[in-house]
Amino acid sequence: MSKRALITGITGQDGSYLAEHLLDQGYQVWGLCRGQANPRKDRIAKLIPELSFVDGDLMDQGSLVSAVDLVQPDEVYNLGAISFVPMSWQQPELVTEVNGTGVLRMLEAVRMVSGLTKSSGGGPPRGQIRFYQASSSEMYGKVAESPQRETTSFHPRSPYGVAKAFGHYITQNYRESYGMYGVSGILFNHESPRRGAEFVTRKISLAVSQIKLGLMDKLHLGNLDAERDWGFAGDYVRAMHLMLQQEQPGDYVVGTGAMHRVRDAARIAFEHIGLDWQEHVVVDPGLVRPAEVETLCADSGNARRELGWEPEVDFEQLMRMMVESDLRQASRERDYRQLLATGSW
Ligand code: NAP
Ligand code: G4F
Repeated sequence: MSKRALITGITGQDGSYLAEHLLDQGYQVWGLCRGQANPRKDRIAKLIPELSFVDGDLMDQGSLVSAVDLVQPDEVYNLGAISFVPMSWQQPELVTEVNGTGVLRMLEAVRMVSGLTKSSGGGPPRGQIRFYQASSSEMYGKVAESPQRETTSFHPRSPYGVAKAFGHYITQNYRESYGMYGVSGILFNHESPRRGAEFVTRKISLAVSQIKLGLMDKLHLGNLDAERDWGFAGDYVRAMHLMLQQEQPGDYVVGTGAMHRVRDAARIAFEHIGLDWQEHVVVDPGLVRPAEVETLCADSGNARRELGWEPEVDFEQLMRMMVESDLRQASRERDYRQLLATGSW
């Protein structure tokens, strides 16, 4: 019989790639969706027609118990979160509720439906449901060492990072307290043409496509010197799945090991359309964060050795892929507008 997976955050970037990957592996996949008439649900339902949906919200314990009970999943992937870091200074309590306490609620739902009570200690993992938590390199914050690995201590620099650290530790605690098969993937930044427009790589690729078509001229960015280890989301969802297929549960760092600055992302994207980024990028101090994570770089040695995971797309390929995708979309929209304006169907 095929395995069943429940994904929270199904309408997000990673949810869509993970769902496609699991469907390819022969899974039945349910996405947890919140809200009344969520427009992002319609979009993902069109993109992946094989998906099933179940209602639920990480703010609502009862809805999560009902969802897990209804789906009876073999694997739960908890990807749901408010994932834009600056939002966590604007609404710290909400972000803590969703990204921190929301993890606890999801773990409780899994524990209750699995009938798990306290662990007698040691032994193989118990319960039928395996749980994946979307932890983040943002937990490393002001980094204690470079590159960062599973044993590097956390020093989060945003309410987002603090909430993610809670989610990380509570997942570890349910593993130790109840013997649950619960793991966290400490994923470094990963991007794609499906990335939200608020994140810097997509902000750049969207702007570049608009500039190419003469629809805008200047792109406003914040800290150009921030360094990130950027990879392709399609590669990273393979690591999530692999983590739940191991005999023993464990946490893994996932990243490429290559670091680039924000200014490199801009340079590559503008070069791809034959323009000089310095003529179009404007630094806006208002976009600089109250406490910045200056540098992040992954040591994914454990994931490579133990999971057999390797990324396939490098940073240059990633930026070019995103620019190409946004250019295609922007050109289609421009052509459509021209057709409407001229009436020449
Ligand atoms: P994303 O595109 O922003 O998607 C976030 C998802 O969370 C959306 O589907 C959103 O659903 C859902 N969500 C928000 N609030 C919710 C709530 N109260 N209850 C249930 N679902 C809720 O994020 P992503 O890039 O796919 O990232 C997936 C996960 O990995 C997140 O937990 C993120 O923090 C973490 N992460 C991401 C990266 C990265 O570089 N992408 C790196 C490390 C960790 P709606 O449509 O209803 O808003
Ligand atoms: O693209 P970003 O907004 O991603 P950030 O803050 O690193 O967070 C992403 O990765 C985390 C993993 O490390 C995830 F947990 C999180 O959910 C999210 O997916 O910003 C990247 C860097 C930052 O240093 C920021 O200050 O780019 C810098 N930056 C410079 N100008 C900008 C801008 N970021 C944004 N969003 N917009 C700018 O104009």
